[in-house]
Amino acid sequence: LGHTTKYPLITMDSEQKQVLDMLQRPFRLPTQRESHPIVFEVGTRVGGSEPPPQRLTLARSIPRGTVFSIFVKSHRLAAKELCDYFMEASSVQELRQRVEEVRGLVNEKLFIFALSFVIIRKPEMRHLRLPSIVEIFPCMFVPVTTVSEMEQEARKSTPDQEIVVTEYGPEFSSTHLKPEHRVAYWREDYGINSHHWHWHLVYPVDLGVMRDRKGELFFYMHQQMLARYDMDRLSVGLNRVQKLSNWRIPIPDGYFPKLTINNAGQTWGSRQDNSLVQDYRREDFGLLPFDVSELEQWHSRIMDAIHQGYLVDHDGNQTRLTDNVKPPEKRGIDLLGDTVEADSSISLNSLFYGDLHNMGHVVISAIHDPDYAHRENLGVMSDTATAMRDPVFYRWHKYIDDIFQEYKVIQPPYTTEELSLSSVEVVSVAVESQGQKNQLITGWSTRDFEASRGLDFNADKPVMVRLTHLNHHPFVYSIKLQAANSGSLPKEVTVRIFMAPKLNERGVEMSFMEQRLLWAEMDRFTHDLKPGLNHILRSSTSSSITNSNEFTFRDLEERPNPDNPGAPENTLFNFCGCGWPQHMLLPRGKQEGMPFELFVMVTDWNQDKVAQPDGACSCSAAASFCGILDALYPDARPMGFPFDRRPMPMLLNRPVGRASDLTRLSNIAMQDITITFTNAQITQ
Ligand code: CUO
Repeated sequence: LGHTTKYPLITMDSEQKQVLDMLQRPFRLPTQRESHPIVFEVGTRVGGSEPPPQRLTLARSIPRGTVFSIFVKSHRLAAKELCDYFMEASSVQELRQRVEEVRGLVNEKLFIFALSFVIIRKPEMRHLRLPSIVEIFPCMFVPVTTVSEMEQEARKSTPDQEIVVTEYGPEFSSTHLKPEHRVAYWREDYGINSHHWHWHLVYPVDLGVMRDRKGELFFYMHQQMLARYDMDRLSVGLNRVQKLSNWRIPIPDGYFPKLTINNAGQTWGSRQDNSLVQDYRREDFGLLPFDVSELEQWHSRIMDAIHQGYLVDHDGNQTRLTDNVKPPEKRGIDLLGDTVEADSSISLNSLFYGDLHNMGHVVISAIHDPDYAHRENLGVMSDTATAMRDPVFYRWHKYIDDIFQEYKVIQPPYTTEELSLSSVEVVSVAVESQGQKNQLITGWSTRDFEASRGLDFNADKPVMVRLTHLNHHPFVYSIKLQAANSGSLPKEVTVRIFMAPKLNERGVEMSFMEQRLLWAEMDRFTHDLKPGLNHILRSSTSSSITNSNEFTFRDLEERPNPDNPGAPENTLFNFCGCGWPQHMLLPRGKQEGMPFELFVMVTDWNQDKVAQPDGACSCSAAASFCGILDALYPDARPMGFPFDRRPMPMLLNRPVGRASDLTRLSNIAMQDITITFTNAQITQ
């Protein structure tokens, strides 16, 4: 949103490249040459009495080859220790030395998390892009059978073969016997899992990073993922997700991830169908014994706060919960997001409101072995790169979202004044793709990743994995605005585009309130308004929620820099690496065509804009879901506006008003579109 700065071209120097290279093959143990001499050199310079690795007691307490979970407090503190150690390096050379000395000594996932954290934030490194997490940890994205297939293919390969390619998908990890399998393509998509990993990396908890409206974005980004999941569930004939609200009855859907945690073939814990959540009694994560009833207690305290209208801080002071505030006072949703997410320094009172969201992840991921009697690893719900593969993730997050919605529906409804912009009329809205109007097409595509960058196949050639994923033909929004010729015209407007299914599970058009949580943001951008007719053409590939692409190691090494042929081009900030995958911008739709509605709203940018601090960067890619590095969230309206609250009843044709009732306001228009799933290959 807003204006995007063009970044200077900065090439990677050899020290920087060596740091990036250390993201490769995290399971490999360092050679003698790589580790020892540097330890003492750096230790002396830092000024501590011990060599640095001895300082890293928390970071070294997590064994290699085991689960590292940022949902666990002790692991977050370990991550903080290691991130601080890397951040304190005074030059890229010193960073490289520190990274080299630590590599092989600490847990692999922790190491990659901390190194990625530092590459994003260290001034000397932050212009570099991160390679895809799929290439760093292929075993978190493809099952162990595919990994062994890759090993066999690599062994069988002939000397003249240049690369080895193994395919994964489109069958994914279960069978059609289970209805939930119909959306396995969505849950196991490499892009959404990679986005989720990246999002928690850029909005970390307890790592000393203060991000503007973090709690609110925790609510909004996860709510939007649920809306999108539900759109795809409706596409394949499943009902919308049911929240996991009753802990005392078994969870019907099991999950068997078939992924490995390390290169020794150890698997993640799995969950049988109809498992019951149990009190947590494991000792392997430094957590105290923990009862399910504590989750219930925290939930009830948070609900009390919402209904009473205030949270109580550590000193017993009341902090009012309302979204009608002026910055710097925090919105209620922001305070609630921070309080619900985790036991952290930014929770208003973690002793009282607890660690609800994070401990839910932990308790669910320990459901199969809550006391560690079987020495089984935690399940995939414990890791941000894998949690979205499990159907229970959505049930859990629906429960969390329900808390936020409880708060949102008691906020004052939006008034006509807040919603309208009478000097602008949205005359028409359409999408165009492949010469067709308002007809969008989805299908399958594949994407190759170099698995041998992450795992060692003992091969002298690249070993690739070819992943199947949903995709669509790109499209263009064509929006016509009529602006008044009068003097009160805004100079610039914000265009907000949402999409939702038109019909519910029963094939019936939805009321405003039923459809409210299904509206998925598609794009949000600014437009310089001129008097009279404005015709906006906006490509789907420019969406403010998406990230242009996952970068592979090879992309980073081979893309030429025009100013310096032969050098890798790295002109964008890593923050732009966070974002919803472009190939998942559209829901699947149905083979016979599925009706969706587009909702376009235009607001005055002068009221929406946020004064950014001097020198703030404005990489606008995926800003809707990921914010902007070192800058304020670029939209003053509450996230999800205008669907985060109800509109004034008089704006809807009661008793069951629809979103289309809002089109009586000139600055809002809707358009029916159809999404057809072709089950064919889409090549771009
Ligand atoms: Cu992203 Cu629960 O917050 O996974």
